[in-house]
This record gives sequence, C-alpha cells and structure tokens, in this order.
Amino acid sequence: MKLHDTPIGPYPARVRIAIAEKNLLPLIQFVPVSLRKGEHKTPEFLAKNYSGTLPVLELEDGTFIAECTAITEYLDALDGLPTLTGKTPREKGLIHMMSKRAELEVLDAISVYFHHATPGLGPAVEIYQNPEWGFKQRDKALRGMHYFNGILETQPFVATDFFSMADITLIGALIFADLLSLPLPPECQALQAWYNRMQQRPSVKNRITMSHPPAAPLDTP
Ligand code: GTS
Repeated sequence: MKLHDTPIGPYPARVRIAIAEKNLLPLIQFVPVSLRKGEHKTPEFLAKNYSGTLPVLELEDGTFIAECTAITEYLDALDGLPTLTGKTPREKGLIHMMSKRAELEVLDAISVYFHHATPGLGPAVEIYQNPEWGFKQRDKALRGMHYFNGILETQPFVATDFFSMADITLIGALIFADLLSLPLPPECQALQAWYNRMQQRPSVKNRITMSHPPAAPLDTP
C-alpha cells in the first residue's frame, strides 16, 4: 500500500500512529506530497482525493481511501482484530463519537485557525483568508480543550478504557497546537498529563522518522 502524505503534518500523524499501533509499517510505502508547493491541489492529486487533502491511502488494486478516520478503520480491520476502532457496538459507537468530537471541536478548528488567521501554507495556497473566522475557530478549539480536560479528569483515555482512534484524533489536534505554538490552557492539567503520556508511546514518538529508510549498513570491503 502507498500512503500519500507529509511527515510532519498533524492529520498524516493520525494515520502514521495507526500504522505503528497495528504493526503495519512493512506494508507501507510512503509517497511525499508537498503542501507548501500546492501539490495537493493539482488535477492529478485531486483525482486521487477530491478534497485535496492529505493523507490518502492507495491500495494495491488502485483504490484510494482518504479521510483519517476512514483510513484508520480500513487499517484496523485488515487483521480482523480491531484494536483502535472498537470491537463491540458500544465501543464502536463511543469511539466514533469521541473521535468526531475531537475533530469538530479541536482539530478541525485549529486547522481553520491555521489557514485563516496565520500565514498558513503561504499565498500560493491560501487564496482566501478570513482572520476573524480563524480566531473564532481558535477560541472554539480552546473551549474544546477544556471539554476534553474534563473527560480526562475521570478516565484514562478519550473514549473508553483503552487507547483508541479517539485518542489518536486528539493527539493530532495537540500536535497541530504544538506546531502553531498555541499553548494548552494552563488549567487543563488532566489534558496535559494525558498528552505527556501519549507522547511516550513509540507510535507517537517515532511518527515522523518512520518513513525514513533505516541507515544503510556500513560497506565492508
Ligand atoms: N478531513 C481530512 C482528514 O481527516 O483526512 C482533513 C485532512 C487535512 O486537512 N489534511 C491536511 C491538509 O491536507 C494535512 S496537514 O495540514 O495535517 O499536514 N491540508 C492542506 C489544505 O490545503 O487544507
């Protein structure tokens, strides 16, 4: 399979974390796409993903799957032993709901802030910006962080009692906040403690370097 992505992106990070959690790295070939050069808006790329966003998973039969949740569901189902998206109907419902909530209330809001109230990907890509909307979305994200702080005061993970796609989505949001130097509200201590814990997971820690081939062994004469 091919993953069209960019190593440092917060949305690609979500799929990279899922790949590592599911031990699927040997099956993935990474295809870099430059957002700053606008490669994701070319007709060739739009034919792969109408929305013009990363990441996109390309299957061996030429099928393209976009959207982080859809890609994660696909990868999680491959071995018939879902660990990230839930086994029971209750788990599946809760994980889907909390992942969507992390997207709507925090991650996507930070993304709008990035594209509208900061230089974003640069003038060639950001052809329309509305800073007022961007700052409103930043404030929405900060309110969302307070909501998740409350959740994490009473449970160890975002949706259930185990690590799931909902945690991955919120991790993506806080990676985006880090990239933009948008600090977590200091009173969100449970959220900060959870994030510190999540950053210790090898899947999160190694997400950027995972696409680099291992150093070649030294040639011996
Ligand atoms: N809903 C999509 C998903 O879940 O996959 C959103 C994907 C998305 O916004 N990806 C970013 C993107 O393509 C990648 S990154 O910013 O995290 O690196 N942004 C470019 C753009 O022009 O929106």
